[in-house]
Amino acid sequence: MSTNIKHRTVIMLDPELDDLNTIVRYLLYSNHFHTEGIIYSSSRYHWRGDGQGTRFLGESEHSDLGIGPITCWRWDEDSRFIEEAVDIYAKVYQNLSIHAEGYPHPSELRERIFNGNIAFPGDLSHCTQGSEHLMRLILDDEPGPLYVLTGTGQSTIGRALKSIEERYLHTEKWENIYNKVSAKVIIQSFGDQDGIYETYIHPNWPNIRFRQMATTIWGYFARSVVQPEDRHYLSAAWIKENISSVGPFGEFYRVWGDGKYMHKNDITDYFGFKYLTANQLKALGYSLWYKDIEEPGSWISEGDTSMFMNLIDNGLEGHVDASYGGWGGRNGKDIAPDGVASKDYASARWFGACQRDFAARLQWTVTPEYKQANHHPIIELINTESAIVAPGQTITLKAIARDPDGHHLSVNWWQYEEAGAYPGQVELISLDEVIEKEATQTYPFDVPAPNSLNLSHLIQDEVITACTFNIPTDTVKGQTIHCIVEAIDHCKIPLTSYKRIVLTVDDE
Ligand SMILES: [Ca+2]
Ligand SMILES: [Ca+2]
Repeated sequence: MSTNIKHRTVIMLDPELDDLNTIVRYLLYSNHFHTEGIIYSSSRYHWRGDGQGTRFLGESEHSDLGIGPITCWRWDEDSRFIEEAVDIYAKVYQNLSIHAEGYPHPSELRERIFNGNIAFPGDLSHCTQGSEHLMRLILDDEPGPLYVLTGTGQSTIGRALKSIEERYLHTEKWENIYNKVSAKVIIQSFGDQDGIYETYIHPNWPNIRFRQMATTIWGYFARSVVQPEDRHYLSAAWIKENISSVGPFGEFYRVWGDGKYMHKNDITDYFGFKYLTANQLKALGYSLWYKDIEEPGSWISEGDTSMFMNLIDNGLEGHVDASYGGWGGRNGKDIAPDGVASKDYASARWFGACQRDFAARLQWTVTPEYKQANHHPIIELINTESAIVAPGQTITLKAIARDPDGHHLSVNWWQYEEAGAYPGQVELISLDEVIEKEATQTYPFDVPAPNSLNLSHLIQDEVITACTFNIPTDTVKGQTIHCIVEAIDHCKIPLTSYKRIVLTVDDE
């Protein structure tokens, strides 16, 4: 997997047990990001209080449960799960660096951990280390977007923007600053967990791009949307073999019945218990908001993971636009194999590939020899990543696929129908394996039964794979067709790499 594109990121978390799982996965992909900040922030589910015993009179999860006013909610003073995760990263950094380039030195990450606005939910009244750091990043002159990823509330972001407003609003610099900030900041958020986007950010900074990244597949309710063929990736057996038994990150990762908890006396967190029934948990005072008791060792949640998954440089280019889609889902509905269109399928369709990728990276953390672990197939496009096509035209797209470990590859070509503006299916009319790189001669491959959505073949060495698409005659100027080529290696934990080619229709 190449890491040509490294997006600048600031990631914000609260001490929910699934944020702990999210930061584990994020750190395993930290070679794909320029991580500029990892910031604790409050939400309506977690806030630390001001340390002075002030009772919070507003609403949050506690008031939903009929509790309060209280001085803090589900946030212990000594909560340091981000630092703990980075300490583990430091232990496995050498191994990770053997398997992929670009992992940041642990000290770089450590020095970028800050407390943001954590005292109360949705509280913009005070500047914090986190909000000041974010403000500096927003105002700096580094090129490109700054992705502000939040799996918690948005008060730290709101405070940073408010500080910029207070400093520049009535100055001659305001117009430039306002335009710069609006063009630079992209917020990718799981929900709006304290209402600050709605009440402050959007009204005052309407041109800042906001991408809603809430999904079900990454959360506590993943079992309700997982595809049947991926269900085992949530099971105790698979998680134990591939995740929780693999090195210090695996041990840190939260699973059902692991005996751990994030906060003392948290009545909503009973996931660490095993062999207790719902009634027994209720008798202990727990609020059972998740309906079932799952198998010990199985998946709990990684609720906020979707906020960064489209920034991973896996070839899907999901960051380009919220309509593109990728491992973090898509701002739109995808059509599942049962014919039902849903936003859930737009994220769940990738889950198997994501879990296998996670498992392979965890293997990297415990494997000091490059040859002892699996690595991603490499796909290079021979055509450009975009092309202009005309109605009725046939176009052959080509890519070189190979595997750094010498694995055989299954190469699939398909149309990501929902991501394109053309509302129909494009016929894939042939698939070739081109032995000579110069493409002087082509050898027809044993093409599976024609299927307008997917053609695939098995390749055994570095070859050109070429797929011919028949552009429908009813396409019109400006419509787009998204073509995906993916390569999956043949080994115990297969890895998938992609490239996307966007065809744009012109009328001639
Ligand atoms: Ca969270
Ligand atoms: Ca491989």
